[in-house]
Amino acid sequence: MIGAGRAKFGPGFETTPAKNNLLGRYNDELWPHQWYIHNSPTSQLAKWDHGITKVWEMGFTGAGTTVAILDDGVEWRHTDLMANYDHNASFDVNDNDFDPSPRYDQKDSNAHGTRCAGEIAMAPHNMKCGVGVAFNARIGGIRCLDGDLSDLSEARALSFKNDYIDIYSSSWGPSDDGKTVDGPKVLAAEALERGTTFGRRGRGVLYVWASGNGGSRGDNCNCDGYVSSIYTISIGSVSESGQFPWYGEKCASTLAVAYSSGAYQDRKIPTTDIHNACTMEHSGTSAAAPIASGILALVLEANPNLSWRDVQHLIVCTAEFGPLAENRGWKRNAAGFLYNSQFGFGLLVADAM
Ligand SMILES: [Ca+2]
Ligand SMILES: [Ca+2]
Ligand SMILES: [Ca+2]
Repeated sequence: MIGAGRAKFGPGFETTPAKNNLLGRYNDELWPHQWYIHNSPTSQLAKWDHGITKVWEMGFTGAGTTVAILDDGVEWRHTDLMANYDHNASFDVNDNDFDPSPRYDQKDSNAHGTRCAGEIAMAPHNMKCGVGVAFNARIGGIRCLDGDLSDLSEARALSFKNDYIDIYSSSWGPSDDGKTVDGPKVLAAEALERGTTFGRRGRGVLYVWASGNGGSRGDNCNCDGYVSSIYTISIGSVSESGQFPWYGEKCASTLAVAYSSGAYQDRKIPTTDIHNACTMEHSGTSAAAPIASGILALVLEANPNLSWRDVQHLIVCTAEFGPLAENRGWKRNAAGFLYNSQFGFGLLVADAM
């Protein structure tokens, strides 16, 4: 089996609500805990968030953009996802049908995709779970991780409806064991190239990829051919306190980071969970990449003509060094941009993009 054993990314701690005047905006139970959206300007712990509320205030909420979650399924009947779920952006590669609902086993181990989907597309102000980063985007599920992946099935997932889906969000890859060097094979590599070349009516689809959680095992995302592909937007994570997390992997291809779990008191990411539940426990780079996908849905609503290359340039030009400045390893490249193999060019800032 070529490409077998693709692993979902995902480790994880405790939470306390932030305090500021945005908290009264929505009645969703997890909204007060969505610190990465409303940390600034009054929270004591962190002065930064992703600038998402500023973009909402500009009138962009992801409308007209379509994001697909490539994962272990999406519980689209979840009452915080159903309104934004798009049957036409969904497929089940594992069972070869059009219903990407997760398989419910005794361990409930297939909650990963539903958690990623919620970060982007939770409905606002419905007293259920939280508020998605791009809460008017359409969300699809491409179920492909429940079972061994072949090169063919990866290619089918990555090339599914390249003219309909704008953003493909992937929080998985080769095993994060510090020993595996692996990446897309012939068909998946071609799917990535074709998607960026011909998809989105020639502007190129966006393949957002989590950089991986193998840091504590010595894993390096340079050895992950999905993350290091020029066709993917590789996203790492930074903790609430602005630190490189214990699970983070360094590599040259990391373009930017989004907030996710860290250590000790650092909070994790609230989102939808299977069985129509909510969770505050989504974590790792698995939770960072969907935040990036949601932010990019806002960006594409603001300017649908951006090519996949434009988007990479925009990230480089707008990512923020400031909240990560206390970390070592920053260097200035020949073009004058600060970069760091832990954080790429910095923290994604939606309003600047
Ligand atoms: Ca199915
Ligand atoms: Ca909600
Ligand atoms: Ca890895």
